[in-house]
Amino acid sequence: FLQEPKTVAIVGCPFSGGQPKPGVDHGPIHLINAGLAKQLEALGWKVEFGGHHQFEEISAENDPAIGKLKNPRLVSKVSKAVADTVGGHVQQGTLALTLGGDHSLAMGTISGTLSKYPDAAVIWVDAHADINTSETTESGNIHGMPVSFLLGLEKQEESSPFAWVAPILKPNKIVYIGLRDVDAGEKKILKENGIKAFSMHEVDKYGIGKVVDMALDHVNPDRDLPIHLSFDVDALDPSVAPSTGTPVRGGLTFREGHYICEAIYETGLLVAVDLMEPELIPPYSSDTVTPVRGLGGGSAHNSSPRPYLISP
Ligand code: 5AB
Ligand code: MN
Ligand code: MN
Ligand code: MN
Repeated sequence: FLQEPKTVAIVGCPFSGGQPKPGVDHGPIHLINAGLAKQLEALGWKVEFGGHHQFEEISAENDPAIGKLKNPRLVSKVSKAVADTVGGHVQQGTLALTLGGDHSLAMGTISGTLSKYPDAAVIWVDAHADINTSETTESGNIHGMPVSFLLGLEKQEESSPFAWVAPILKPNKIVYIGLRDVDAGEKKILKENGIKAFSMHEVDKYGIGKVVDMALDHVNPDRDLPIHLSFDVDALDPSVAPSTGTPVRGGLTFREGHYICEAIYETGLLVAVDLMEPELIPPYSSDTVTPVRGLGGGSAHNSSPRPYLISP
């Protein structure tokens, strides 16, 4: 599904409106400053990156909660803009790599992918299921809800800011890997909709190789559908990825996280990737950690990217 020469478009989304903590809105900036674009070039990719998106501000006073949903207008506007951007890249046969930002953005990224490929398979790697509805959510944070919007689990009134989200993701076209912190209401939704999930329990039981094969067999049995990978860094164990807003013990190892990405890329079907919810890299002094080759420090690349506007 990707055009030659293989090209990746980085969609930097320093956005945190889907949850209350500051930090994730710096994730993409840190990743770029750590040399991500150069590393992708070193892997043989042509890289398109014109700067991080700057999103229209909607002040809190102008965005009161709707029911339990916090910052609904802001989150909606931002994810709509991201949907258009990602959709454009996927349309062109360019791998869309979205750097979050909080996971509410996936409402946009996946809508973008589905606008070109309505039957795309979604692989959601996360400690959390992010499938709360406005009824089941306890936090009101929309980063815990994007999957329910994409599935259309709730009818959106015409007046809802989320009326633009086409509810076209089918429950058998999404699969989870890494779950270990799922709310009671979410468990019920997963069960009622027959949604497949490989929790950390299954990763322990079968090993990551088998889990990825089984996940692909479920959403993409003939290995012929495009794949959207939505990777929340909190799927990784906090010893690997401590700097994220909602860390949960008992997560994926460094290798398991990498293996998932490698194995999915090897299918040749990948069209879009989200890398969501990273904050600082890493929060401890860099000389206490052995850097992976190519990671970190001293990159000359684009230290002050010029922001540009995407106007919704
Ligand atoms: B993340 C929780 N289920 O709804 C909620 O980090 C956590 O994008 C959501 O996976 C975590 O607030 C959302 C308790
Ligand atoms: Mn998430
Ligand atoms: Mn998560
Ligand atoms: Mn999180």
